[in-house]
Amino acid sequence: MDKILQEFKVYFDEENKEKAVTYIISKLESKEIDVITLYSRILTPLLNNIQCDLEDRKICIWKEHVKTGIVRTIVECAYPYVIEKRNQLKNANKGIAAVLCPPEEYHDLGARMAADFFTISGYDTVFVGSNTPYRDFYNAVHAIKPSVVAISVSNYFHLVAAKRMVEELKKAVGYDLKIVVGGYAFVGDEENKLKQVGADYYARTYEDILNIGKEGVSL
Ligand code: B12
Repeated sequence: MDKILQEFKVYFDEENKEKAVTYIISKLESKEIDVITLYSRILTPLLNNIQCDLEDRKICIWKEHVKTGIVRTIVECAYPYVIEKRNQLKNANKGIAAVLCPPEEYHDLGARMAADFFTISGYDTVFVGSNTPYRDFYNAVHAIKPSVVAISVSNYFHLVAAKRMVEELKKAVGYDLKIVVGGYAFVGDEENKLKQVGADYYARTYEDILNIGKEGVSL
């Protein structure tokens, strides 16, 4: 795994999309890595630790866009391996999971990877994506009746919008819907932020998602 991380990091830092995507797909195909390890131990830490040199500062955001573009291509190309993993693990079917970000939250790659974790865990997953408007979403929930709504928040300032979403969703829904939150905005003070937002669970990893609904698990 470390060797794959080191080799991939070279292409990622050079922003060489062709080599980065081809390299990772070849590793998935040869089964040297699986999607869960790829997302958790390679793509997530590389994105969350993006550094920008001082000389480079004016183009830092540009570089973040290019790098997230490379990762997004990899994640979309990895979908057949997500399905393969789900079929291999044979987790019990757990109903529908809707995965989204609150209004104004445009960081959606964490949500996108989490959506694949839900799929592997046995959910029929609907990836709603970034910047989800409140009302549209409540209407959709009534129509699709998910067993889980997963809200991803990256920017700390969007925790307020997430809280509103949780409150309104709980009022609007008349069945046992589980609301799970996650994302970088919770990191550091997960328990308190979970309480503030009022959701049922905080989750980060594939294993956390597998544990949703099990007795005694609320963080
Ligand atoms: C890439 C990135 C961007 C990209 C986003 C591309 C995209 N479409 O997603 C771009 C360049 C567009 C961007 C823009 C901005 N960004 Co930005 N961005 C980042 C960066 C570097 C990485 C985020 C990321 O994709 N991580 C990778 C994902 C996979 O990791 P993850 O979210 O942790 O998700 C994993 C788990 O947590 C879990 N998970 C995630 N969500 C959920 C939900 C549930 C329910 C579950 C179960 C699991 C789960 O699954 C994932 C798989 O492992 C972070 C730095 C950081 N440390 O987070 C800053 C960061 C999030 N950005 C930040 C800022 C400020 C901005 C901008 C405001 C910058 C600007 N001035 O324009 C804009 C705002 C955009 C907006 N309105 O939302 C700040 C937020 C600070 C804060 N206040 O909290 C950060 C923290 C950078 C920093 N240190 O200052 N950004």
